[in-house]
Amino acid sequence: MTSHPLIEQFTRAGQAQVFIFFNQLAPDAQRRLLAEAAEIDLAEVERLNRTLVLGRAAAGVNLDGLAPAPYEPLPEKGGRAADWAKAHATGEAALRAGRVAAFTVAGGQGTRLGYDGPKGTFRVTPVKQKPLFQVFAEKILAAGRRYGRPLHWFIMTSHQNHAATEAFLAENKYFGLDRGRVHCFRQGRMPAVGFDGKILLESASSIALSPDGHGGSLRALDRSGSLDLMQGEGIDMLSFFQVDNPLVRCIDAAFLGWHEVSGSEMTSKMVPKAYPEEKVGHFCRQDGKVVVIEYSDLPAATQRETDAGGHLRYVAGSIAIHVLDREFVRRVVRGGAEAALPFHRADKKIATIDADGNPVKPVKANGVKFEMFVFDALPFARNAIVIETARADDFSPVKNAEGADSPQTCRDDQLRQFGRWLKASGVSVATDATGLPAQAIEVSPLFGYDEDSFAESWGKLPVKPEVVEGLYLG
Ligand code: UD2
Repeated sequence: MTSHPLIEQFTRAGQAQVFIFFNQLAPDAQRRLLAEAAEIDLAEVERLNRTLVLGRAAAGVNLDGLAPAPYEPLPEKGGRAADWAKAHATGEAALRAGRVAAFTVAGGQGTRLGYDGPKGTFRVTPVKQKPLFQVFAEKILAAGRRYGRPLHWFIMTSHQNHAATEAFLAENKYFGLDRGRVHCFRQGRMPAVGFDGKILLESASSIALSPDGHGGSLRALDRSGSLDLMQGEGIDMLSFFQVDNPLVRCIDAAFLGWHEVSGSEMTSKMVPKAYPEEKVGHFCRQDGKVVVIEYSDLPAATQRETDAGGHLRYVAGSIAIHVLDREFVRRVVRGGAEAALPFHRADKKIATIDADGNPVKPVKANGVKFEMFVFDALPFARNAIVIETARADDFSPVKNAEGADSPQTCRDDQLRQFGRWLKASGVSVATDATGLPAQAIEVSPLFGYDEDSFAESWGKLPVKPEVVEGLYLG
């Protein structure tokens, strides 16, 4: 076989199969394969094989000493109104000082939705059919206008959707944002391995690589220079949210304020679970730290446990909305073993090739993918806190083509929100018992992105429109 330092390294690591077809490849294909191989940290793969793949018994999630995490309830749920007001004012001051940036993780594949394309380009709003990216862009634009400081927006993409994401944003002129403040960067990739720990090939000239999970966002923020850019701009807080949730308050002054007032390095929003086995992470406490335990790792009996009053004990569901300190991210990324995010194992069907180089489409899981989760940074954060949010104002993701968390449920939740805002401003809106308006209406985030900003814009309208089918307030 041709000699090359990388090939030698892979051979020494017991991964020579990656280059088994190397000599038969054209020079271009050889270069591509070497470039992919160079992305792989062999020591990391060796460690993951040892801990997660070959030593499977050691891979179970540690549930020792687990208790529900405390959280700051909303004022209407018993929280202290004065503390919420202080948090709100503190967050507004940070926004006016230009210390905040928005951050969307948009590297996922959208497989469950059955949509081919970057998920952020998926159209979700009830009247204008705006894509997810437009909804976020307009919310970020609106916040910048409100606080007199345009915000930077960081978007993490994957190798697969990076070019399409950038092209889409450019074609749409960044939906009104200053293009110099929109920063797309790619997340890292991890190789998939067989159950024997051998790195799998996708074809003779390419490795089976896949995104390293939303937890890879911390490394990617550093590697892409985003942390340095933030530092240069005087930004020290990142408002983190997922690309699939158009209801999210991308910029929420009270949330940012709680983070600041508590001296927290990572702050998270919770919603009370809709039902005991809802498929969200659970905020827990363990060894004095906040941790998130995925629903799949928490025994069903624990998920259903109730206290003396009959209330769910593990009630705090994680909806993947966080505030992260810039320097905390840097510490986690560069801090070495003590603060490194763990990888999780996912057994998957991985398209690969056989010993003769013929494609294999497996019918059952044939290997392992490795992913990091951003919430695993929580235990490393100083003073991590969890605050409550109203589901109806922050969370309605589009994940599945049908049923729960689908385009239909998300559209309905947007309609309910617009209906509530109109009603709060004294407009009569016909709704069903769930608050779902009978007519399609839509409010642009530039008109109102919460009840207060909506009421302000509504109050200023010289002529109030009749609420009719297709009303669009832009
Ligand atoms: C996630 C959480 C779950 C709950 C739920 C709320 C995990 C493991 N679970 O579930 O607890 O909070 O969200 O909606 O996180 N992404 C990337 N790169 C990747 C993988 C994902 O950018 O390599 C993004 C993806 O584009 C999406 C988000 O992360 O915006 C969530 O990914 P998911 O749909 O796989 O997470 P899900 O629904 O299993």
